[in-house]
Amino acid sequence: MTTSNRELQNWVASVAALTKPDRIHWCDGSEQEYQTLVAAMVQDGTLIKLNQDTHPGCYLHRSNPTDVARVEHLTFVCTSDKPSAGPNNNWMEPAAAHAKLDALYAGAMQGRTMYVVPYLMGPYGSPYARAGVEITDSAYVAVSMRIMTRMGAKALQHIEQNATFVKGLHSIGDLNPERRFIMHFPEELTIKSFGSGYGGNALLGKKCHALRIASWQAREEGWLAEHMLILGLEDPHGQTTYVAAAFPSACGKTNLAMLLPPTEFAGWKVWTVGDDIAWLHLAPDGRLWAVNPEAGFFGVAPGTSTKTNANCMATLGRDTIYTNVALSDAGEPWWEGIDGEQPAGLTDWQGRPYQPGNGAAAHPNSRFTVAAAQCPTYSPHANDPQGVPISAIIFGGRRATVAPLVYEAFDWEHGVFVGASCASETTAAATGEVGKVRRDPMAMTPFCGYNFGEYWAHWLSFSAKSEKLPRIFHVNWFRKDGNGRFMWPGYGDNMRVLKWIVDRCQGKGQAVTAPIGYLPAADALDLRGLTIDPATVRELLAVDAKHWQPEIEHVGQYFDQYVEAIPAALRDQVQRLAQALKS
Ligand code: OXD
Ligand code: MN
Repeated sequence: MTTSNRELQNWVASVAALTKPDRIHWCDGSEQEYQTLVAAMVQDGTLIKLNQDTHPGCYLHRSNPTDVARVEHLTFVCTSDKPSAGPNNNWMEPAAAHAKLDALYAGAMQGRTMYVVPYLMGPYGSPYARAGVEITDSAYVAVSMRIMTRMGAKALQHIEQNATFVKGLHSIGDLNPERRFIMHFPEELTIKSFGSGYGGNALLGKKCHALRIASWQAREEGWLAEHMLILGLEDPHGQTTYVAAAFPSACGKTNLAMLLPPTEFAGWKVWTVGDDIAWLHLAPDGRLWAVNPEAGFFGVAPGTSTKTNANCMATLGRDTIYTNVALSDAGEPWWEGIDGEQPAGLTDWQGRPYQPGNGAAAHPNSRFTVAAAQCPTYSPHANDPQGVPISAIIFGGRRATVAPLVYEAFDWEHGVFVGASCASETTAAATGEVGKVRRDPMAMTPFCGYNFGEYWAHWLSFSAKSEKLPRIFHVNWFRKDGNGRFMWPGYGDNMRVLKWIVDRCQGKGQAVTAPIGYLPAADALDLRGLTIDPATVRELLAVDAKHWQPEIEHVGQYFDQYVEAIPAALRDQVQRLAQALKS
């Protein structure tokens, strides 16, 4: 395979001249190609074949133990001027960044195959779909891109018809963390990634293209690229309300996207459109419509079970690539929180006989990579070229205190403030301390490809363009009591909160007004069948000025670092809330 697109041809030739691979393989995305690459990886030990009777088409990959998560401190946005990247990004001057990376790429693919991977983000035939080409020396990346994107000959055809594409160059190098960089050049629609084989650093269609580069393009073109799941909630009358929800990594987006309603919600159905990324466009009808640019799930395994996410477990029954989970002696994948007892004779994620003294058997950020089409609740509208109309946007985080179970913003401007003032406890999805509260506006701290101040201004600009924008909500499933126990059951029971959100979107759903927004009125949450102490519910919905005053002070200080980029409307919101909390 080759291409009639001269720019692509020249780029591939120049990369080959720099990296000096032994072979060049253009990926066509066929089943046969996938099976050939998988067989070769089984042969060389990159993949371990799992029990094919119980897990047909499933494999385990063990990554280098120093390469198990995103590396935010090594991720850069290289714009021609530093303020464009903003205080929310590491910045390097583009020429210096290219020189640094090109020195690392020189000869890096000697003895290896260079895979040219054309891919499309977004449904075929969608006006919102965008193309990219990833050049990589990792067969694991090539096969994962086939699961996560629309990859191969059809994507190449799209590039040949539409000309533009994002250029992503990836080499695993020698996996030395000292020589690891994930660089973005939004003005050049280019990504350069070196020294990591981990999904978020190496599958360039996902975080690098569909969030960092796309958020930049979205600002220029008037749309939004967001770290959001998309789900449809179909009521017993057959009416479906679509919501998009932003939560930081490893805070339950995949579980919420595949939620199984409690038995009391007979007749309700949940439809999964996406679990990680949403591209939102204002349509001529004035509503925001969302497409999921991805075609697969790259989800966190630990904690996933038939109790927490039965739809996900059903999705994972076949044709799944697991990374860094543990292995039972029956050749089955295993992780902390999966159904059943821990089997004897377990091999941990590093390939050692499991010993509790070595930590968890599965890495806390171990993952599955699987086609979205395998999900039993995958929406029949997930591939609609126009996407699905969004009625509610939900922001959230992992907060043991402060944030109530749910509240609704007063209006769009206030909702943008709610999103911009989000915070969450850090998780194992990124290298660094776990459990530390950090501000994570719109769950985009690691993913916004430009200055957050300008990003919020872009969000605010939508209110002048439409009166039919979604309502905005904030949720927190993670409140803890004085003994450190979760106060809300979460998982399927989150349907109770989603139902109130749907009610609000339909002009129903009783609310009371608090300084931070509208909260469910007493009895407005449908808690039928749930054993929960009414005092706990009251506490979950309480707004305690004692907690909120320091919170809002912290938000104000956080905004200060954006200096003149911070929109005045957000500063006004800080003032208003501080004042309201005093009275
Ligand atoms: C992810 C992440 O992999 O957010 O989706 O880290
Ligand atoms: Mn994510």
